[in-house]
Amino acid sequence: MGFRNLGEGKRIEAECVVSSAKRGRDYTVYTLTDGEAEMEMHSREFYRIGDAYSISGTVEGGHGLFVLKPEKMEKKPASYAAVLKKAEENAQVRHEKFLADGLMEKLRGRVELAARKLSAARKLGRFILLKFHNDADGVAGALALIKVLGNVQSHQQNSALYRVADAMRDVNVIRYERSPLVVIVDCGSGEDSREGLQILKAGGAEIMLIDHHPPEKGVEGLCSTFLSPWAVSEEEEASTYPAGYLCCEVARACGKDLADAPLLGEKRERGADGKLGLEELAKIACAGDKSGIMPLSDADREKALVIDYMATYAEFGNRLEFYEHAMGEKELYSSILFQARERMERVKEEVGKMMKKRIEGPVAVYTVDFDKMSSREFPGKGKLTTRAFELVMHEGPVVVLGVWEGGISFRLNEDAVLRGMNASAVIEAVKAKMGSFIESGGGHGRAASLRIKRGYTKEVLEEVVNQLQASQPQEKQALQPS
Ligand SMILES: [Mn+2]
Repeated sequence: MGFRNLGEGKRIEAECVVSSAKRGRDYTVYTLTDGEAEMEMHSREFYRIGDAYSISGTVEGGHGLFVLKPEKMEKKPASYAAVLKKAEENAQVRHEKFLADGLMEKLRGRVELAARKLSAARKLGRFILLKFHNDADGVAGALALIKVLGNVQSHQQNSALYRVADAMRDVNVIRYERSPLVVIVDCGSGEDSREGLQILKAGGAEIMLIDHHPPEKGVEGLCSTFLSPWAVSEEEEASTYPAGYLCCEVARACGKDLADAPLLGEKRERGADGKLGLEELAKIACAGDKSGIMPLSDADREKALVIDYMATYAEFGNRLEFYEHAMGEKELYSSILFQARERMERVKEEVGKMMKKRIEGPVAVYTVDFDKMSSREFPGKGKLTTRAFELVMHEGPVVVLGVWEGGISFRLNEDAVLRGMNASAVIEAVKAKMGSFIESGGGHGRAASLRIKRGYTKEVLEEVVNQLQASQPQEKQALQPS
């Protein structure tokens, strides 16, 4: 006998969760949910949001405004999971045509599962920690999700990996929370993340991963929701569905409209062309990650550049409000855009001058030493490597290695992969040979990166170049008719 079909004087017995509390003049207005429906209760007692109770009482009031008059209310933590499960099953999901096609239909079940879980979490006032990658894709995704979730605790993650150190910090954040849900956007599934996720899970978190980085083996099994294009495709195209875009589809499945404004700071003048709606956020995510799954305008690319710039300089602890604020302040926005553009121009020029051809061919290999460049922070190393790659990507089969003290970033064009070159294979070979110099490394055939122990970058780079030399195609074989 739950909270459905109420009527004056009706007896109620239910297992429920206190999902919100509002202080009235001399009592508190509580909202209770049994996973199917909600009901109000006025009380002078203190009940904690998120606690589960076994409750009995009678319904008071009329004209559709029913209030529960409790007679017995007993704490019953064991009921929480059942109420949550019911709320997830009963959550409404909207069936929308996806903004992008391709493999998206295959992901629909996962998009809807994420939507159900987030809607139910919101309804139950569940504790959520939202982690997002420090770039336009990650920020756009988080901004899309808070339209559904409201003001949850959010942390920027300044790495694409989810390290053990991150897990330690997060476990500390969630340790007193009931049934905490950790949502990780645009990071955390790649190589060398599993150990961290394992600790996070052992620390009591339910994990929802929304990411498009090639996942490390075993990561999916640690998550209750694994929304990754790699779950339904083995092809490199999986990477072209940015996490921020996936979040926008989740928000739409939760019932948010394309043009819905963010929950934060509604009464503000916005920059460029108005509000950051879901479609706009999806495009910012695509522009930031250079994905071609949606048509993009110059304005989309500008916004992505501004967010990328801000996210590079944002310290850990900076929250989402910061981005929303800057995007809405015309002067701040154009000033950041100006700076970011100027920096990109300078970087392009510098990168061109610094590129060195290490191997002539058949697959040409270039290196760029970022430590010799004037800009150190923005753009980040991965994006710098992409810049360098763009300068030579049309010149036949090429590999570009961005190098700095402590890391190497790989970019290969399709021609290079067709000739048998493969970034993650090279990384595996290097790990096998000099594993003690490597902190972490992985990715996929065309884009990958290595983190190297301080002081060993030179040695590791030499080994990478040797491996690339050894995997050069044999011209003669290539010429033989098949
Ligand atoms: Mn991304």
